[in-house]
Amino acid sequence: MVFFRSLSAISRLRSRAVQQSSLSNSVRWLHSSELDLKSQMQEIIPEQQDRLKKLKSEHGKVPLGNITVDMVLGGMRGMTGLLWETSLLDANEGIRFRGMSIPECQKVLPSAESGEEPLPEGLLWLLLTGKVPNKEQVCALSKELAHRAAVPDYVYKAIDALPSTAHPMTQFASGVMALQVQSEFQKAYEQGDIHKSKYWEPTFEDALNLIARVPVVASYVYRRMYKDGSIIPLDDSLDYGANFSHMLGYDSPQMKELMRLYVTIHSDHEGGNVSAHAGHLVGSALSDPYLSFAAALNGLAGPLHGLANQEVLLWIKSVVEECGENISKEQLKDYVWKTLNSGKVVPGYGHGVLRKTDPRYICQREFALKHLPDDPLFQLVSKLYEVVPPILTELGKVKNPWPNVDAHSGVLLNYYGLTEARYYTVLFGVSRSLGICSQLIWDRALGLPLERPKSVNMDWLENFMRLNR
Ligand code: NMX
Ligand code: MLT
Repeated sequence: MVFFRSLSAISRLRSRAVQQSSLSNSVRWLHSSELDLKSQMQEIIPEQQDRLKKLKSEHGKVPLGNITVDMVLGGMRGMTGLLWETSLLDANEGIRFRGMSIPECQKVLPSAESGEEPLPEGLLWLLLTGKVPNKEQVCALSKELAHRAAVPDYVYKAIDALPSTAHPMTQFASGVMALQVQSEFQKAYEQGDIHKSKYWEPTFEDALNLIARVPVVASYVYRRMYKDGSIIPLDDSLDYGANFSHMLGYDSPQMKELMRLYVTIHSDHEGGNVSAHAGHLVGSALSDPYLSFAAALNGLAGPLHGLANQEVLLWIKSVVEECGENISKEQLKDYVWKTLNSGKVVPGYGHGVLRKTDPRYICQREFALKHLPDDPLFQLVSKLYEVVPPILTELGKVKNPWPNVDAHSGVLLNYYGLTEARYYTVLFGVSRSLGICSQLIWDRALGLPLERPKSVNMDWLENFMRLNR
């Protein structure tokens, strides 16, 4: 009986979500052009196209560095090979979104009435336009995203076709693939009457729809796996981060603040990280944003990339299980060595580019110091910050012994009751839609070509050495 009641509630909520879709594309026309993100982009795209043309014609043949054998064999580390406009990573300073560091974003991006952390919509506006939005612009974008958030019923059915034990990232990526059925880009391309100079427009529609819909799909996966499948509908009076928290089932003001910060800081990390690069690569074949973002999610699901946030909390919990919450630094050192000696990495530490503590770790630490200073798991994370870097340095091969973003996020979520570590990478994925989709719009606006680097085999390398030494 309970089962049937909840099933009919689900279908009611789903059909309500579907009805919303008729509203979605009309919202923009209610705004003045200053409040309308697409009009703002329309204005700036021609000047950026000219900038790119000039770079190509005036400096196209200037070398940017040497490619070494180490780079080819070592995962292209340090090889500059991509254009990525939305953010830039400095090995020592960390990420800058359109030139702005995380503390700067926290200062200048609009926050919620009752909060202090930046609203992700503000960051999205910044990523897309390079300009800091005002409160009204952010509010208009919040509303636009809420109106675009309708998810068709077949998306839920596609997820339901998987066992509820399937990894949350598998369910989430499947949901994103099912969303692709509504791709505006694919429709326009198939109809055959769109000039390539206009590709960015249906890409913009897809990107905004996708960003709006992924929290709904992600929440469905969460509620299906951990909360008996009862859906909490979107509340269009809330901002993007607060709504996501609300749909997951977490309504405390602090959790909403955490979600705003979380989505903002995980959104983008320049173009070479596995998820961004995968999204950009697939998009370069003119695959639409859904196909491209699903590819990105599949890269994010790897333990050396986004899955590390899951691994960190599971590892911390295994420490507590074995040694208790009040573990001494000596015991902690032994545990770290035990992990290393069993041939595993210490999750949450190290980075492919960063060579200092990740500023995304620092701002989460500041959040914890402010809101949960006495939490035992936060104190354990703080102890690890003292214990792990000297050990990784002692190993002699680790290029960056400092913590990355994933070393901290789990204990914050866990504190507010979101304890299911296997789900954490989905939160990262929702957030990454902002950065990857923003750049996909720019990829099409700038007319960037198919990505196709040259590969070689070992014979080729050995011959090259014989001929050139
Ligand atoms: N624990 C143990 N060994 C490590 C660690 C670590 N945290 N970090 C690097 N190493 C090892 C690495 O496995 C490699 O060993 P080997 O030569 O035997 O293969 C050696 O140190 C040199 O690696 P690096 O050049 O320092 O790092 P690389 O750029 O290859 O990899 C990561 C970067 C992030 C994959 C690596 O630091 C790592 O595996 N960290 C733990 C997993 C993690 O936290 N990933 C999340 C990254 C952030 N994100 O969200 O994506
Ligand atoms: C990311 O946020 O994508 C990670 O820190 C990995 C990276 O930048 O390579």
